[in-house]
Amino acid sequence: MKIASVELFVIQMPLKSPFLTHLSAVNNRESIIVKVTNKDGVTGFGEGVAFSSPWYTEETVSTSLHMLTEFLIPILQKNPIAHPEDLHSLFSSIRRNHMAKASIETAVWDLYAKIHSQSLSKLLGGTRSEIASGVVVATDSASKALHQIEQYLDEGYQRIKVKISPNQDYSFLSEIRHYYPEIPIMADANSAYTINDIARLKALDDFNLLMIEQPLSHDDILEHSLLQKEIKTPICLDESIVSFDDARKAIEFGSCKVINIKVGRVGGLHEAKRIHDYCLDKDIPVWCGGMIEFGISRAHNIALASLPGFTIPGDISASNRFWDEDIITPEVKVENGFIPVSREPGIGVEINEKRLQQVLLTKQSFSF
Ligand code: OSB
Ligand code: MG
Repeated sequence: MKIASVELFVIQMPLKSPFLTHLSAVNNRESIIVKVTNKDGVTGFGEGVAFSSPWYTEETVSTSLHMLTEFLIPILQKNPIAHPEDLHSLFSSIRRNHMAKASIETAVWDLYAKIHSQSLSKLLGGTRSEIASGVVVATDSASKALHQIEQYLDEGYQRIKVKISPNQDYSFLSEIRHYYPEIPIMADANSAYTINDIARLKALDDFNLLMIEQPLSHDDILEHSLLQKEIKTPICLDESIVSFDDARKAIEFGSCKVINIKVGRVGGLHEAKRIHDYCLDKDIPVWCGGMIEFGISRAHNIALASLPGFTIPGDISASNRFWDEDIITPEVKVENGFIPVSREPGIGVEINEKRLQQVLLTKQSFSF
């Protein structure tokens, strides 16, 4: 797989409406689109999912660019690879920086799949022809949340996730449950609580939530295991799981009953698949998380979520959940609550060049 060039496109697009968590408000999404081209002119695309500031993980768009230009692209320049999995050991000399690594690793997977005229889904071992779609409501009042839930249920989404924090939990969820007693609903706390909040979190057992995502610290595994013993609602870990070993330890300790897999957070598709395979073996359901991403990352997520262990609808929504117009064609659409899995080579979508140019901030090219 002789790579001839890597191009980095930094883009920025406003969200249709602000995405609010107790940690941050996202109004504008800045991202890095990575394009790799081989010597025959075949291209592969990846997307860096770090945010402009380090509120979700320690990475940012700027740190990702630094890692890509100073370390990761030079490694690729010096070391010919035969398979995308080769990047795992090559990049292991660089600590962490998982989103930067994943941005280029995913592009190489797309390229490899296209060279072999195979869909990325098939290459990864996907078994589904469509995936169930869920959506996130991230707003600051019950009335706005109810309004959005109504709209998303109309659009067919199969599972609703709401953001909670100590300022917005019991009465917020009771209001939602009052209007929607039966719908599949879950809550994501993005680490808003501590182990001293056990009583408060136990009270949320009243709402028959599918799960509670990341209630405690972003880097904790131990205290989640203590909390899970005290509450009925299954705990799902997001921020705490940045590697296969984290997933293995969390499952061994009983820190969670579900895992949210995000390709960027764990450093690429190879690590994501390892976590999936382990969870499948241990009967731990997984679902694919979201990062308010553009269509390239969405397409990678759809391929990943076609694997057999992804039994719960994830945060993979339509392009129009966040964007007036996405940077891919065709855009991701949800029909009757499902998104079809592409059978075309690679991720199965093309770049919408016109839209890319409209939202482009900077471009850098590296020839090998
Ligand atoms: O915690 O899952 C999260 C978005 C940005 C950062 C963290 C999270 C999220 C989401 C998913 O909740 C949003 C989406 O649908 O892309
Ligand atoms: Mg989360």
